[in-house]
Amino acid sequence: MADTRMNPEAPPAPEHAPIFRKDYEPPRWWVPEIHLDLDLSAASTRVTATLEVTRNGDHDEPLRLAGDELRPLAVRVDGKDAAWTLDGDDLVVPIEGDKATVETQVEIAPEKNSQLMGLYASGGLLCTQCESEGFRRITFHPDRPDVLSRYRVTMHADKARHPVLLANGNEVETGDEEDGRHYAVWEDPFPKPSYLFALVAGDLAANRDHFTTMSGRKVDLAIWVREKDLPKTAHAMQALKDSMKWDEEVYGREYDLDLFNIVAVDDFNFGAMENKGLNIFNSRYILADEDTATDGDFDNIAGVVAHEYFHNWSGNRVTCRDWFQLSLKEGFTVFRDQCFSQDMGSEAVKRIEDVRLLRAVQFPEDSGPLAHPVRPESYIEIANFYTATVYNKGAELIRMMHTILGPEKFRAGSDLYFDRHDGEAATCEDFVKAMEDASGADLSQFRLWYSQAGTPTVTAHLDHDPASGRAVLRLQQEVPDTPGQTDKQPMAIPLRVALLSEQSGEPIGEERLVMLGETRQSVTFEDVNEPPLLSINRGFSAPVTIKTDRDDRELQLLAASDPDPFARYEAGQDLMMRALLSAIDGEPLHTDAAIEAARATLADDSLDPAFKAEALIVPSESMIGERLDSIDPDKVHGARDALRKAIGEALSDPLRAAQADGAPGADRSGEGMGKRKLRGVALATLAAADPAEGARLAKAHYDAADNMTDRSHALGVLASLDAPERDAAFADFYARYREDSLVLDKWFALQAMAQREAALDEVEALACHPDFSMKNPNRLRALVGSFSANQWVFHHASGRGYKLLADMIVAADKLNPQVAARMVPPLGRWRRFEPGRAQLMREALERIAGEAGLSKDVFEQVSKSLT
Ligand code: B3K
Ligand code: ZN
Repeated sequence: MADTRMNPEAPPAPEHAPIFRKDYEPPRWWVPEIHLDLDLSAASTRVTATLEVTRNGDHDEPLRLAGDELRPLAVRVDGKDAAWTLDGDDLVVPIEGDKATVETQVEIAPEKNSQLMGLYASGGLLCTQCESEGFRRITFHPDRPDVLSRYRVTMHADKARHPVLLANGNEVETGDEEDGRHYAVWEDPFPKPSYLFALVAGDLAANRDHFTTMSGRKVDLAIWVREKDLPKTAHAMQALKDSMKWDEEVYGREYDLDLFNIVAVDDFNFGAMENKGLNIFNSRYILADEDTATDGDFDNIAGVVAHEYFHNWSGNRVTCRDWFQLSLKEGFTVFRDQCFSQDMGSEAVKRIEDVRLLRAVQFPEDSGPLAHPVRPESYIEIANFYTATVYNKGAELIRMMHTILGPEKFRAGSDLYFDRHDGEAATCEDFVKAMEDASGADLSQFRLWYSQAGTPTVTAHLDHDPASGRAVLRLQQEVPDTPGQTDKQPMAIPLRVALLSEQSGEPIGEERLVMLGETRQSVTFEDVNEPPLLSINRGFSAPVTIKTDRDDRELQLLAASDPDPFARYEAGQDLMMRALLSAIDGEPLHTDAAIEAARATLADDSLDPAFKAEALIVPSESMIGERLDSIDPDKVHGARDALRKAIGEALSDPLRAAQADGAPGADRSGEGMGKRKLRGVALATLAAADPAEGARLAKAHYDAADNMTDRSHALGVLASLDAPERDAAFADFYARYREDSLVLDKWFALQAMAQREAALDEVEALACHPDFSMKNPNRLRALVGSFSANQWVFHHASGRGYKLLADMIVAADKLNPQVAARMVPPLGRWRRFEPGRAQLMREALERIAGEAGLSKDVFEQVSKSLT
């Protein structure tokens, strides 16, 4: 039973009231200078904040400082006790003149901070996380991104327990104090918003290196970890240096401080945080060696290190005016890190991986109850808007501008943007305007991408008239309704299009950039004197769903010969998807075209092994589900299994050859990593065809592995097989890695992703395993995040999966609302499932909604999922 808070007629409780973008107003008070003095200990930390405040404009409003679970011990204005009041969580301080020195004192308990926002304890460390609104859990402050201050930070701590004291900027003073304590003073010369504040106190060792910038300045680099983890920091350090160089070469951006620190912590709500000069990372995005990290982990580390480093310009030097503008820094920075990884490795494979992620996570978001524009109009809890839409679709928007303008004009636009807004808090509009001003392009219609949610569908049909040598491409676009948005305007959709010869696969004429701006539009191609194949949305030039009437033969030709690697991959995926959808619809499974395309790909020596691996991966069950109006998870699973089996049987010889062709773990070249990826996919496909033989092969693959990539591929295959080899390998893995929490996360995740009848029982048992903990976000995600993404198992017809997830959300919400709220979306997809499951999913959501004392994070996700 939902309680009354879920009644849309009832006014929301004040803490659940939405905040609207249209209500933005500039701050009433500026805070140009801050001095923080922190007497640190895990049990109790006293924070004294001295804020220089100045009145902004002509008004007589008091100073209003945000707090969260804070109680003021003292409040002084210009040295005198102030007549302060509390309004909810806000501290309200009357001030007579136009400027004042305001001092507040509070006491906080880092070790009790299970939300991991503000100042908290992780292992023996004390560290901070302030984005978006964590600073107000440390001290009273306006805590909004358009208030920029210069910080001076004094930390006092026990010297034995916390020998290393770090904050933003540069260390300016250190010394010893009484009772075995010591102190350090740090100053950051760059004014910054409070969300970029950071400090760390702990017993840490550093991997030190340096980088010489393009103007010849030496920057000291340090990655701080526990001493025993130092050997695992080399890859992250190399990625940092590569990123610094790349940003100079590609964007002309030089690092600005003399010091760049990174600290790895085990308990962290997300990947990492770009605090000025002191990035704090989830240890899973720093620590790696061949024995404990997969090739995918290595790539993710480089990508996240680059992402956080790039924020120094796109986020820190130019920050966001308000949180509705989040994609200004996140979309742009994701685009930057994607391009960095494309340049460092295989451009085509990276693009395929990024599009797969977009389709797996962002497309469902865009078609569900939590759909929102890249620049949202309102939120209840901003932490819920760190989404694939803001990040990954946001990156696609920047990429589209790059495609429309071309690289030179785009670079001119980014230069103008950085010059114009350096040191400011800017908006998405400022970015687009800079692109327009520098290029002369008109992006007025393009701006709709920021305000209209939903994934557009483009229907394309090609007519060829051999007599006139003319081909006409007819395009039609549709932008679906999303919550709160109907009757949308047509978008500006950049489509890279080419026509290819059916005979040779060679392009007929040049590739064209078609700007689809109308609901219906035709494009004519001249001099088409042979039957053409349509290659459209090449490189995935727009984040849309393309529908074409190309037949199997045409797709097979494209899959074998399209010179654009993404389009080539896409044609193969389309073939598989088409076979799967018709089988789910009750037709016999037609596998021939998909198999022949896969065979041709495997045999093509010009393709790199990583591309072959991608091309062989059958669309995931959730991606298939996205294409259905009413998902029956058993049917989806059955069809996908049957296709994998058919491919495995038909291509057993080349797959065996690929599976046997390994590369030593030490070979981290593109070729070496590609071979490991391909042999993993080959193993999985062979096992689908013959489970008993697959178990034998996988166990041998596991036993012979000298690296985590091979080991985890083998374990991932064994996880879904009912064979004695399975238990033996999982027991071995556990015994070997039980002390390494990042690797143990894999042990949990691989079992939670298993596809077999008993998987649900196992997930329930793992939730009671002594190594399972809800307090560590990585462990929680490893089990619950992986499980709820395992469509067939999670959506068990009994509803047991939903019950388990709902129990986990309710329990996690009491500890860590942000992490709990991120677990809600799989239940929110209820409308897409067959009626029996839909009903059970809804009931699970209603049960959560009925819980007393729900956080606003979970409240927002659940209430939106129900309406
Ligand atoms: N900016 C941080 C994300 C903070 C999330 C706060 N809920 C990491 C990043 O995107 O780089
Ligand atoms: Zn970011």
